[in-house]
Amino acid sequence: MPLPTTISRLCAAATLAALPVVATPALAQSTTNGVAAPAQAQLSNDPRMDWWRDARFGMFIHWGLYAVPAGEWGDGTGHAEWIRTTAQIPLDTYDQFRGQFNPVKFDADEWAAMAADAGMKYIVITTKHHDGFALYDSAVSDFDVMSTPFKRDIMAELAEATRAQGLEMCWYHSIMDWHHPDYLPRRGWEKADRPDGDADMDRYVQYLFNQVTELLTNYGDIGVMWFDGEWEATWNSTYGEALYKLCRSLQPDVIVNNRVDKGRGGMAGMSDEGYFGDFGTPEQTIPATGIPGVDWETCMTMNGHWGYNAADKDFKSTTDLIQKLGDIASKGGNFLLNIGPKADGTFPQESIDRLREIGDWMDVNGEAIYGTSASPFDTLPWGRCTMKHHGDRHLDMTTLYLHVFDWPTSGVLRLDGLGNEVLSAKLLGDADRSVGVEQHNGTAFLQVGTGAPDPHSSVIELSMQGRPIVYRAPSVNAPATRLYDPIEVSITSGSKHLEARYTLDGSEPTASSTLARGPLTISDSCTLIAQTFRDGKPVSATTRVTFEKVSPQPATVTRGAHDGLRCAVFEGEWDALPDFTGLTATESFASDTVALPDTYTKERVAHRYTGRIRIDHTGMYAFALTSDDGSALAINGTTVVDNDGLHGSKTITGVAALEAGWHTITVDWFNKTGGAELALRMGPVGSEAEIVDPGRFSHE
Ligand code: H79
Repeated sequence: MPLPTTISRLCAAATLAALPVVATPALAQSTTNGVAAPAQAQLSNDPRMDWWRDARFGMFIHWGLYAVPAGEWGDGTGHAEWIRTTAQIPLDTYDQFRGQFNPVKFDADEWAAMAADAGMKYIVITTKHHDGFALYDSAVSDFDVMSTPFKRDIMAELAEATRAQGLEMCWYHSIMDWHHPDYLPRRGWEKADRPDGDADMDRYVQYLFNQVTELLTNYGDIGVMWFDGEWEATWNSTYGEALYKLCRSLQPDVIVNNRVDKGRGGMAGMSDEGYFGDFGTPEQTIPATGIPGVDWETCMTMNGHWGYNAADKDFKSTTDLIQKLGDIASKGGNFLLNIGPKADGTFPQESIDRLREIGDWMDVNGEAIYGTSASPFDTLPWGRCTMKHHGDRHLDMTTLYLHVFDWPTSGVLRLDGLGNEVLSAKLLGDADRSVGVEQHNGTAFLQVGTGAPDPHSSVIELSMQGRPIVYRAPSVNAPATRLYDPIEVSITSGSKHLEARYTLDGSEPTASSTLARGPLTISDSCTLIAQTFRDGKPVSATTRVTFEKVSPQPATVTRGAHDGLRCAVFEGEWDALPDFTGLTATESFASDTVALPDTYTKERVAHRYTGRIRIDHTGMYAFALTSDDGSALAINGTTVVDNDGLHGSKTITGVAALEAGWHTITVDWFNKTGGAELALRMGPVGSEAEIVDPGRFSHE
């Protein structure tokens, strides 16, 4: 793992099914088979969440002493809000940034206006980040803004300005604290300077609670308490529950994120059942599908850093940000987009420009974002969909907003699988441009004209009676799409009670195509096309999967003279697998298999395992490689699994067709810092992959 951590995460799955291919995602809300059915799981009925669910879009602000060095320390320019730890700055050196923190250009009204003009409905700002520095006047700490030349309570000013714009003020507050003497653990590198002494975590938690009490007492109504840094082993669920309850007792309506407790599953951000926290917090990532019944918010940087980094000019484009907002809303989530202000109190110009352009788009298209719920469709080839259902005793209507990212060159946009009659269609922002509609067998053809009206994302509004009726394409489940021996494939109708029909010759399914019933066997290259039928008519989009029959790689080597693999060890600090050619190994030994001892703690290290692997029967094999940090597997010199990069425990599976006999194998692995893990599993495609038996390896 890239960052120091005391969490040890064991590989969760003992065995892994080999590379399932599911061609249609299985999650969508309000999806029915022609009869309106309730969504599988409903969001809670808690009115406390209403404003937040309607808002969909907020501003994150990371600001603190770290804006002073602006990401630069010594030769490094890649630091940001983690600089105290990533540059290993001693505490008293870091404290000196206080003397330079004087953001004379800070204007709370300007910040709040930029958020409001961008269409954001709330602002979450770092009241204290991991460095422990408070941006407000804290009576329980001297390490706060009142100890800087600026001496103004930034949070008080921003809270007032934010509310004046009609936005909700929300606080980020770090649980992890690298400054408070009672917080444990110390960073590994600072132990000599800052021994644990009589540090007492309970006393730190009291301090944390005191600061949270200040923040929820002295600044009016707070929308969200956004905690972070909960992953350290010193934080536990008992503290988490108490902190959640403290927030709600001080402000019953406050919303608290899931990082208050220990339930978060890594950067994907969702919590397991039974943990405190009102919403999930995917970080720098957007879930592949919505999750019915779950509130969540993706937080993301505009460039590659949260705190201000003067060297980082790699900003996401406005188009990308607007499409991400549409993507997130189409999955029922919120988008919390980050700004890292400079030490003088202004926003980076690149951020200002993007906020303004997003605001222009929101002026026209905001109704396709605010108050919407997740798309009833699985995926749409040209963009995303959000919806509003207006239902009461007098009125039962649905509005679909089609966010078109890829405008059709033909001028006709195709929407497959819609069962409702479209009553009206129009383009947001251009009432004069008419949109004609033709519907045929579950497909709506929308005459939208040529030339995208909006360069980022154009929105078409469709209205219809009742809840949306969506005919989903069948899902195809196959162990792999490359085969040697015949494989079994199953096709499941997209909607209960409706039939799926398919072809294998590349033609479009018709009412006389084969009905999908039970698994079918694929033994040669082909393209499978499946579609959902109702009353003899195709009503859904098609699902297409191409299968390729491959010839196995010949076994060109023989058994090596020695058992096991040769493992060469290299030392160095890498963010990805190094180029091993030209590196000198510090040691080398015979290893039974591809694995690390349970007690392995070495950091800044890489391993290269080389040798041969025995295959007993010619066929297609799946290889699952689990590692923390990155790894890769090559067989006969060809990459089969690429699991590279800085990450926690992660498994990636690849397949290879191999002849019986001996093949060359290379497994590369590295660990920068933190947890270390490596395991290789294999099995014939379609069966369980298991830890590779040491007897299968040899080397020269
Ligand atoms: O404030 C910003 C970052 O400074 C902070 N969160 C955002 C909003 C942040 N701190 N650390 N990280 C982000 C990345 C940390 C990742 C990990 Fe983990 C912590 C890897 C291992 C421990 C996440 C939590 C994955 C497993 C547990």
